Amino acid sequence: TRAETRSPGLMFPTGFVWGAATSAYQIEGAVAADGRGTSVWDTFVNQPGHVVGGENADVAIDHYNRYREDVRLMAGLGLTAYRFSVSWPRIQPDGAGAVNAKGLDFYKRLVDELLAHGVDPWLTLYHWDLPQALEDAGGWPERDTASRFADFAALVHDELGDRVTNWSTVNEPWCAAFLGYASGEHAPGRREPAAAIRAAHHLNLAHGLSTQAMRAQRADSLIGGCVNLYAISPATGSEADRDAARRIDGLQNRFFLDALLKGAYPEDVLADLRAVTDTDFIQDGDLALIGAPLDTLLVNYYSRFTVSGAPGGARSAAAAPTDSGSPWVGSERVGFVNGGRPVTAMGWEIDDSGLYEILTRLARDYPSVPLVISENGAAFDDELTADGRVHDQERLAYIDAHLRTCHAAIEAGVPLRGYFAWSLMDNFEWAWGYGKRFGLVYVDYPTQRRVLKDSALWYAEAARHGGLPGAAE
Ligand code: PNW
Repeated sequence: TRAETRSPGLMFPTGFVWGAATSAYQIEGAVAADGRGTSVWDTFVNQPGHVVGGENADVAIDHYNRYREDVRLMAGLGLTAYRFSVSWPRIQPDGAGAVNAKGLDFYKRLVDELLAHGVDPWLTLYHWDLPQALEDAGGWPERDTASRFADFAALVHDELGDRVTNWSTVNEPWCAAFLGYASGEHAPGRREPAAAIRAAHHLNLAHGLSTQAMRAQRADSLIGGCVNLYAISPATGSEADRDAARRIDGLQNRFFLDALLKGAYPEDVLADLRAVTDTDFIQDGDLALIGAPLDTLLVNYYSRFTVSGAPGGARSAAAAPTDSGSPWVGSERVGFVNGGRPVTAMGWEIDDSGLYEILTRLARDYPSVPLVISENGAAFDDELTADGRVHDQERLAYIDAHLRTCHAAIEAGVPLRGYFAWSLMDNFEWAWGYGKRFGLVYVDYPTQRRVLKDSALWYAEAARHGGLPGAAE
């Protein structure tokens, strides 16, 4: 494995984005600082039974106070971009009306610090921390929430549009709708399948309305939507299993992709959903707005689901840690089976071929939009060893394999512009708390000390060279 015995390596196109991602609630802490309001996640984590070990994110990894150190760390790793989200209740404590200047100011300082270090800020407007006041008014099942979001987006874009070019609207609307309002494993923890469908549409509408508002403000911003996609396989070739695959692919992938990129909901998915509720809340003109052209599609990819028409089996690729319902509204009887692949600490099967499938499918079925991988990564049981290092060989191998797949997809003609590892640092993994570590950087929670894992050192090398080392001969 000496350098000179390696083949020349796998070079990515010039300008390829080498990034890492986080989200506000998972890293910031400082939940009571500088006039921040309450989000649904603050409420949710402080009710029993919602988070493993009763953990909360009041302190998280204290990024609100340590952002300068964290930006230095990104620059040291040679990242060309950093994807983060802004906390709505920090900026608009009640989700509407007056701005909390101190909250907004934090993001101005963060963005200025990133720019000063040559790291391009990629700003996500919504990563699940809905102001509690808006949930009290009904939350995402209410159409008005989408309008409140568009106002919020316009406000942030007006203030930061001069220094942030890359914007994305809603992170993973599937999770926000179906984990938040159907299975209840995410905030606000409701188990109301019909309301979850309304939430999904209103999250899409929020994307459309906010995109329209931001486009009217300035023409030079690059605006994207963000979806979490899974490769889906039927367990067998039986008709029942193939129908199960159609249903899960429909609700997880096509419902959002077709809306954002074709301005239409897939008919078969609407038919599945109409078994649960009528869809009168989808108004004329909504889909034209939702399907307005995008500059980038942000794709989060983690795993593959293997599904069967026979009910049963854990939701293996994303089993909930707490007592919850099914997020598969209208298709609750689909079974999730073990595909026989190695798994991460989340129990998620590792399958980079699924990423290839997704990327080539996007390029084929939705050819007009450039792509970035906005999240990809894995939790493993990391250990800080006596040498002061974290030898996370499995994570390194996971990211290496998925990046090689990205390279192959680019070679096959897929317009893939960048890659963001999830996550830059270990952080609050939602209902799983701090037990699941996704970071390239290890966080020693008692001291908040940041330690570069082996995967971070390796990723820095890749970012620096703009490519991956060749396989050892
Ligand atoms: C994504 N599922 O969440 C999020 O965007 C991140 O905030 C999160 O930390 C990361 O992936 C790792 O979990 C997901 O159950 C959470 O299918 C749950 C699911 C998918 C994505």
